[in-house]
Amino acid sequence: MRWQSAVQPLADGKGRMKSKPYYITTPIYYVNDRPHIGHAYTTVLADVLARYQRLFGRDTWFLTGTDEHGQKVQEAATKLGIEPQAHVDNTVVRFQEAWKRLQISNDDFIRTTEPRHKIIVQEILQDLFDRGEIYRDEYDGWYCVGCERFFAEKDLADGQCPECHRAVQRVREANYFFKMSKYQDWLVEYIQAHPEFIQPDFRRNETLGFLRKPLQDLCISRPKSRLAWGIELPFDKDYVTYVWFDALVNYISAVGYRRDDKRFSHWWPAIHLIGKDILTTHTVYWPCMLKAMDVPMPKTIFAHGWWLMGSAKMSKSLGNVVNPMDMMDRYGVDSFRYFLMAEMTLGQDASFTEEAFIRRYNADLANDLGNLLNRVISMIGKYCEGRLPTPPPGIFEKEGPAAELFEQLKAVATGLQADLEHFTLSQGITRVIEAVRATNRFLETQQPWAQARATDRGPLHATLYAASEALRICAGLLYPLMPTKMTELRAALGMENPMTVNPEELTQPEGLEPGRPVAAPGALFPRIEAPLPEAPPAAAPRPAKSAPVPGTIGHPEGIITYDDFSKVQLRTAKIMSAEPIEGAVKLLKLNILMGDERRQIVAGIALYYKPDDLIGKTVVVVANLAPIKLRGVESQGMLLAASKGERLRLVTVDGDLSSGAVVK
Ligand code: ME8
Repeated sequence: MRWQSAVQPLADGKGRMKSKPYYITTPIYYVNDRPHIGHAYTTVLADVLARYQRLFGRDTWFLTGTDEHGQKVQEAATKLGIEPQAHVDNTVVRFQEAWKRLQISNDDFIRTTEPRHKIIVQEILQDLFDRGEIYRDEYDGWYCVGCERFFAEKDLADGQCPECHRAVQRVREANYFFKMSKYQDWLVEYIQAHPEFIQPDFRRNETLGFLRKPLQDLCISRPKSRLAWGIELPFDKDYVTYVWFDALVNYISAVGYRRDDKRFSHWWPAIHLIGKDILTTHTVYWPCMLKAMDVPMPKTIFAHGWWLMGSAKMSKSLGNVVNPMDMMDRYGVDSFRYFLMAEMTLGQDASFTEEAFIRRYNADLANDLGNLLNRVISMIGKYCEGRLPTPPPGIFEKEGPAAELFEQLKAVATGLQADLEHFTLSQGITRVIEAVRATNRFLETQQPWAQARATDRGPLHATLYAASEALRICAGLLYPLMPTKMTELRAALGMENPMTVNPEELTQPEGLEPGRPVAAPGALFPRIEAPLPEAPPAAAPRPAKSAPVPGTIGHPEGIITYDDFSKVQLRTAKIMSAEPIEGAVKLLKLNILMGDERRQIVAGIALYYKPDDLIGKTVVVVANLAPIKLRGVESQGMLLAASKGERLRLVTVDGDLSSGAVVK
């Protein structure tokens, strides 16, 4: 069977089938920010979709980048006392490094401060100005610095920004305007006639709802007297370009617009992945801009949902922004990528909790996939001397359990491809995991351990070879999500080129070479036994910054087992006295009573507690920590404390409990 629906095969004129190129973009992120789980999500999603298309043999281009102009950048640079360019050069690295760590396979990274982008923005502006699409007028209205957008009085929400609900500023000044209003009727018709243009459906309806009100012309300039950090208007050097008019152009400036027509028409139109926060700019401003430039519309603008922290919005002010680096450090890159893709139904919001992560990891990766690999490899080790058995001829063609299993796998591969076209990625992932479960069931019904007792080795070899084949195909299908782990899995099955997955091998049997040695059993996805508590901030400073906990053998980096955790003895203790330490502003010397044992502890809490306020408190102490000297004073243990931002609070017990109690 060949791939059908998704690749949209086209004849190339010589009778061969050729797929249409695939160009996918992420929003370009504000360079000022630190990459968080939201940015990581869109970028991993684009990466996974791009990797799937490449895997299926489609010519693919994947663009991401950073949005580097605007008021917020200028303000941040002024605060730091450096030039805005120096500031963005410093901060862009955070994104570039995060994407490298996350194994993002972007083909290009565009920065809006690059000359290749700025010149195109200026040429577009000049052209639109010359053709009367841009005019000068007096502006009087409200401006949100956070969103970098103007709002009419009627659009404000209780006097605040309707998008982010922050305070807005009154602005009155001469500016340049793009005649966006004239495209309103055309845009409504276009959206209605092209159901694939804005997805999911409910976002299309949201845009159509927005377009029921009269569309205003778009203010596309900022006077330099107020904001100098931007692309200068080519027809008025006292102004810079409005940051959104500049940023959206990245999608075409990066692929040769106005410079290389062949290249541009090869890739354009794009699929834009965005979060639901930037729907209006992408589904209203951008299409009108393109229409005025006479450029074809993007193929699809897909707005995904929001990652919530539990049930709350993620925000800096709530202090609940998840740093993707922390998650990768704890659980490994591949499982983090897998979780992001499998847990969010594309388009809907999803809740991010560590418990949800552990639940999904254990269910899909440890119990189903990891366990299947381990079973198969162990049995090949036990019954076939560690080498892939040669199956009896024709087991995948003749009716029988192996052929049946293989039919299911083929259906999964085809279904997954359709899911990619329809943006139902999590459904596609579920199909693969279902196939893994079906293979586990296949082993249960075939009972290779019983087959191994028969003199005829045929049925045993058929079972183990078919299960290995199922693993090969499932690992190939999951490769775009977990490139490293799936390479390891395929290598464990003795594949010579485990990193090269080609589309044919995913629908054809006998991709594994009998006789090749398989790896020794080991845990690819070791079970995570218990949710990890948030890493507690040490109240007593450590002698030096501790090195990251090395991964336990067989566990993702940073994961510890119950046994590891049970080595730590936590006990309650009562603080009997507390006093400052000369020359150490942050430290206090405490005398504690733990049961009937007295100890001295040095704790880094002087900035948060006065000595007198501590006396009599029951605290939690790490009791079996080797003593160390801090500023020459011996510390025999460590207090637990919780800290967030500027605040630090000691961990205490809820209610009366005598000192020396074991904390577990
Ligand atoms: O808006 N859940 O940049 P930005 C899921 N520079 N995705 C989230 C998220 C969350 N909680 N928070 C953010 C800008 N995102 C402009 C874009 S494009 C021409 C200019 C993701 O740094 C999501 O993709 O604020 C969202 O659209 C994007 O980050 C916004 O990134």
